[in-house]
Amino acid sequence: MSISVLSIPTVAAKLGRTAAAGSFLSLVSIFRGDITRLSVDAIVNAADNALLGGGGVDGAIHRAAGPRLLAECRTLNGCATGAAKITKGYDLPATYVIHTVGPVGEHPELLRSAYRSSLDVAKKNGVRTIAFPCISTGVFGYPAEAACRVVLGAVEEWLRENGGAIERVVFCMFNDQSERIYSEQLANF
Ligand code: AR6
Repeated sequence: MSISVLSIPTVAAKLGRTAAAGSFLSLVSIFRGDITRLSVDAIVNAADNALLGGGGVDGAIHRAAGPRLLAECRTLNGCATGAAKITKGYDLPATYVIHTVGPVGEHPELLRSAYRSSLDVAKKNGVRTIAFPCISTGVFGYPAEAACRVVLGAVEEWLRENGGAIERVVFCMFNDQSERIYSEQLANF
C-alpha cells in the first residue's frame, strides 16, 4: 500500500509550531519507513556512478520499480558524484526516480551538491513533492550526524532560493539513529 506524502505532517505541525507558510519547517516532513512506498512526484536514489543498481536503498528502489528502471538507467551513461539524473518510476508509486551519487566518506561540498542537484532536476521536471533517503550514510560511510547538518543547511538554502518551486520535501528515515538525529536537528532549526 502506498502512502500519500501530503498526509505526512510537516515538522512544524509535528512540533506544534506556528510556522509561516513557505517557511522551511512548513515545507519538510520526516517519514520513518521504506522510501519505495511513498506516493510522491519523485523519490531520490542514493546510487553509485554506474547507475546500474546495487545494495541498500538503491537495491530496494530497483526491486520495487522493476526491470524497466535498469533498462532506462543503462541509457544514462552513469552519473558524476554530486550530480543527478532522472528516470521514470515504473512500478513504484512515485512518478520519477532522481538518481544522485553522494560522496564516499565525509565530503560536505559533494553531499551538498548531491541534494542541490537533485532539487534542481526536480524543479526542471515539474516535481512538487520529493522524498530523500539519507544519502551516503550507509555503504558510503558518511557519519550520520554530520551528514544531517549538511543536508538541512543545503535544503533550507535551496528552498529559500527557489521559493514555491517545491511543495513538500520528505526526509525518509530507515533506522532509529537517523530519525533521532533529524528530529533533534530540525527541532533546533
Ligand atoms: N528506504 C529508505 N532508506 C533506506 C532504504 C529504504 N528502502 N534502504 C536503506 N535505506 P545506502 P549510500 C537507508 O547504503 O551510503 C548502494 O549499493 C540506509 O539506512 O543505501 O549512499 C549504491 O549502489 C541509509 O541511511 O546508500 C551505492 O554503491 C541510507 O538509506 C552505495 O550503496 C543510505 O544508505 C551508496 O551508498
